[in-house]
Formats: sequence, C-alpha cells, structure tokens
Amino acid sequence: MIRRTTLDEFIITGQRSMQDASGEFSGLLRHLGIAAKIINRVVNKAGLLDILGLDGGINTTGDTVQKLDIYANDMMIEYLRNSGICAGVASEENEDFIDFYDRNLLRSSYVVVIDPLDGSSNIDVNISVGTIFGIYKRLSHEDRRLEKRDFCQRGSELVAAGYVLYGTSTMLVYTTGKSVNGFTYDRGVGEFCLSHPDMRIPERGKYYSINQGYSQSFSPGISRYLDHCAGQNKALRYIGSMVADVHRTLCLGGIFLYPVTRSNPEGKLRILYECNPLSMLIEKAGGKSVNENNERILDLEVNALHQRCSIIIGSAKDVDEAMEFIG
Ligand code: AHM
Ligand code: MG
Repeated sequence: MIRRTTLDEFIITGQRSMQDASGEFSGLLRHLGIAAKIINRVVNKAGLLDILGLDGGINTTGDTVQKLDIYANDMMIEYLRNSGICAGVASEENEDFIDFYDRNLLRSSYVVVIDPLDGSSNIDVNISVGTIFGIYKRLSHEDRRLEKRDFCQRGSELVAAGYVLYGTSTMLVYTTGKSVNGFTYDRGVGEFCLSHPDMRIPERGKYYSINQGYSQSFSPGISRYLDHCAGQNKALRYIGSMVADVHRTLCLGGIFLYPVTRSNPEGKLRILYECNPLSMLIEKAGGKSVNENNERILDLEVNALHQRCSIIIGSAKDVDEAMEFIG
C-alpha cells in the first residue's frame, strides 16, 4: 500500500529546510489545516442540519444554530486565536479585523486573512464551496496592537496562501511561495494527504468561466473576448463558487473572469480574501492574474479591508489572449 505524506509531515519537512525557522509559521499552517477539517465535517452534514430545522432555528439541545458561513467564520477565528501563534484575523464576514492581542501570550508576527466559506449561496443546493486563506507578516511592532496596515498589504507581500475545496472530495491546496501542493482529505485516516505535488497550470485550456448572465453590463472588450471564446468552440463552465472555478482552472487550464458590472462597478470579488490568495496560487503554479486594466492583481494597492476588484485569472496564454481583446 502506498503511504502518502500527510499535511503535517509536509509542513514540518518544509520547516526543517529553512534555517532559523521558529516553527511559528508552520504551526499556523497546521492550525489552518485543523480548522479546515472541522469545517469539512459540518459542510458534509449541511443537508442534514437543514432537515433538523437548523440555520437560525433551534436544534435538539435547544441551542440557536448559526448559518454555516457564520459557523465556519467562528471556527476559523477560534482555532487561529487558540493557536497562540496568530496575531489577528481579517475575515470577509467581519467588518473590521480582529486583534488577538493578549498581554500574557507570546507575540506573533503573522496575521491571517480568510474567506471562511466562499460561494456560500451554493451550500443549500449541495454544490462545492471553499475556504480561502492568506498569511502576511505583520508590519506593526509585535508588542503593539494590530493596525489596518497589517492586513491592507499588497498581495505580493503574502507569505502563504491556500484554499480548501469541499467538493467530491475535500482538498487543501497551498503555497508558501515555492511550489503549489494539493492534499486530499482521507476520512479514514483523518488527515490531508499529499495527492497533487507541485501543481502546474497548463499554458492554455479549453474552458472559460464567467457569469454570462451579466453580459449586458460587460465592457465591449469583455464581450469581444467572449464572442471569440464561443467562436473557438471553447466550453463554458461556471459553478459560482470561486474556489471551485479556480481549482478547475488550475487543474485543467483555462480562464476565470469576474469583470466589473453595473451592480458591482468595482468588481464583486474581494482583493484581500479572494483575489490575492488565489492569484498567488495561480501565479506560483505558472499562471497569471490581472484586473480589467491589465494590472497584476498582486501589485494592486489595498486601501480598505473589503476593497473589491475585477479579475481575469488562469492559464498564462489564455489571460494574455483575453487582454488583447479587452485592451
Ligand atoms: P461570497 O463570498 O459571498 O460567497 O461571494 C463570492 C462568490 C464567488 O465564490 C463566486 O465566484 C461569485 O461570488 C459568484 O457570483 P455571481 O453569483 O454574481 O456570479
Ligand atoms: Mg467569498
């Protein structure tokens, strides 16, 4: 029987290869892995929870039950707080960041950004959702309270990024800036096991992915590109869960676009929680990620925690070709 490397083993091996590594960063990654397992357990039972009259209702023990995205948010925050090695979190679900400052605890140099349950409108209909995370080194002094600037950093400053996809199987994919590696959750063992080492995105792919229902409000450039895709007989795939759409793009190649629309004139997706971590992963796997102005997503200045942007991400040649049409 093949014995696969577990996520923990992989992280520890990575830590050993870095001289002077304190273990703080590795510990943080491992805690993210644990939080992912907890969320996975509940996401897998989502249908059952609904049958039991949960989601804002009262469960059998009399507790009020939270919506799954709020539950995932609370879980991530709790695990990161209890890890003792995370200075604070900014989440798509919270208006402001959360500072874990505690005078009696060791100081941490890392902050985490999360989208705890991306694509949450898909939960009730049993379609894949995901968790996205990014890790930054804080800018403010470790003895002080966190500041907004600790989170509002350009994506190029990310020290690690990853996602968990709750799909036909549950996968955790992450990078610390070198390779991109994918781990599949083995329920029997209760561990994420290395299944996709050194993931590389194909230079081109046959899929394009966009919510074409908004075509009336796309720019002429985007419309021209979509006509081109249709003319080339490319296949349209759109799940409506960014993690799932980007995961397919990473594995099979192709392109994912979320342009500006009338109802989202800045774009819909959040730079901090969605676009930056996924852009880091795609770039490290050999792909590209830009906005509609052909600016690299990872270079965009971040001024607000919930800032949005347009995004065109995927295989390098497909993104370049799209930008020729978009101009
Ligand atoms: P969410 O964070 O509220 O779940 O929204 C983000 C999701 C992405 O996963 C997905 O790509 C997009 O919204 C789909 O939006 P739309 O329904 O407008 O196509
Ligand atoms: Mg989201």
